[in-house]
Amino acid sequence: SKTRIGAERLRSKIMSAEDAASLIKSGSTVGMSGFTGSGYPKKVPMALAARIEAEHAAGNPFRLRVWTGASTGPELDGALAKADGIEFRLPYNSDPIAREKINRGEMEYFDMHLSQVAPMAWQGFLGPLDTAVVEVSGIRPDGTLIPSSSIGNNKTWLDRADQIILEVNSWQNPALEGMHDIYYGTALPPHRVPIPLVRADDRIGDTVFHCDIEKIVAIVETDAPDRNLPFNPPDAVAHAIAGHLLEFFGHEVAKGRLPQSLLPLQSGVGNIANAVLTGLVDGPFENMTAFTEVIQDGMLDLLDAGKLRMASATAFSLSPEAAATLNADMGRYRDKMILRPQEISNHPELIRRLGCLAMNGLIEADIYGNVNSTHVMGSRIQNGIGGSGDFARNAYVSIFMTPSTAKGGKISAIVPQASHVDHITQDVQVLVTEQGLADLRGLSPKQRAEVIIANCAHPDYRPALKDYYARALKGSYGLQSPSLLNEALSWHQRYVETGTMLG
Ligand code: 0RQ
Repeated sequence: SKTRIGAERLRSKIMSAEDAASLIKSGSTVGMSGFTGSGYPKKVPMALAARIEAEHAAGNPFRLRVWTGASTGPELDGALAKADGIEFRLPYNSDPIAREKINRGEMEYFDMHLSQVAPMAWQGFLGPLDTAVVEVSGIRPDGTLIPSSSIGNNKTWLDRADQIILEVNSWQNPALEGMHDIYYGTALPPHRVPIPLVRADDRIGDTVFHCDIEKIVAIVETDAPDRNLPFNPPDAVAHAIAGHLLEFFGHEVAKGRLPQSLLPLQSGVGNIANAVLTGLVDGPFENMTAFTEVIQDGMLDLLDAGKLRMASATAFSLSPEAAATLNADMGRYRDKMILRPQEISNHPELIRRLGCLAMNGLIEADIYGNVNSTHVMGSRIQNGIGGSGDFARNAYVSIFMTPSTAKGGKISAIVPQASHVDHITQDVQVLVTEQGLADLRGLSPKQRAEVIIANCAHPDYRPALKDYYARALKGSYGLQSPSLLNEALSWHQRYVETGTMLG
């Protein structure tokens, strides 16, 4: 509806998604909004995909370089990948069609730390940005932009792009206005200064985006919903992992190493992360805060229960039911939530200062505590490192959690050597599976191996890990991190050849 476009002089830019898409050239770089399933443009990418398919059918090459905040939705990554329209993608993807293209070698993918995207764009390391396509929930009479349900890299795309296409989405709740905190104080070295945020609920910026309205070439109106995915109810494995973790937090409070309100929580996405948050609803910790990347269902439950005082993130990542609850009652939640640019939500300086408790998922960990978050069998990308590295390196306690097996028990999540490493052992302080928790703080590699095998490995794989480790202690070239080089990745090779790691 036109009421979302308060700036009279911009109304002449309203056009169809097809006309807007025609302003984007083949070979150009497009910076899109979107972070998990929220706040991504829905109409222009679909129109662009249709145009690309038509060009390809006519024998004309047409591919783009696509930058976003993180993952998006099927109308963006899915549609563009299906049309074979993406030549290069950064910084995160979880779309199954795009994943398949990447793993077939048909799309280049630069999987990067989410906090580094905006700074690297400013530093000129990523090349020029031709077009920004950004969803907003409104345009104010003064031409400033009311952000949508995610912030991601939108500030940077609006500042850096040569031309701007806006999608004004009237599906987004008008009460979002005022919830955002857009920090404009970043600068390049040698002019960079400390970021003045010392508590998770500090507000340090503006509630709106500023942009040069001369650069706005198109405005497309939509009322399409965000992609909200259902959560599976936590299963026994997720409950067991959550139980071990809550016990650990209780122990740390009893030892005086954590306050009763804990420290700002960071929680990854997925069912296990959500089960941990749900577990905290019934736990003894009060007055908690979250300084994290995404606000998922469990965070709303914690807010409802009065256990969580506030949550700071860059995006919503909710189930359809939770999104409906939030939308119906935005006024009540609004003051307890802050959405920030991902450069700020994931900033190493802030994570270190606040002392976040980082909780992330993994694909596999090795007996020394190196973690692979991204590559199956060392070569197939699953999603990407996302924000896990930003938080793991700088957290007060860096926790990784996973079921002890994958693919119905055919894969052990604890292996002799990780087939790819995203988080080095120094960035992994606690490892949790349904089997138990390994507290690795202050332990040497050999001490880590003992506790990881004993506490985290699945009983089906524990004897083989013990056997490998015992032989490595005898046959290794050095004994700091004992290893049998010709055997360390043999479990993966066996899986590739036979479909199971079990010998
Ligand atoms: O694949 O669905 O095809 O069966 O990986 O695994 O067990 O459902 O767990 O949803 O928590 O994802 C690490 C991928 C875990 C995620 C990862 C397969 C498994 C399944 C998903 P299928 P689960 P989760 C901030 C933090 C990096 C980004 C990050 C992730 C699929 O947590 O992407 O941390 N993390 N961001 O079968 C083969 C193994 C496997 C395996 C799991 N060892 N071998 N396949 N899978 N382990 C949030 C953001 O950045 C937005």
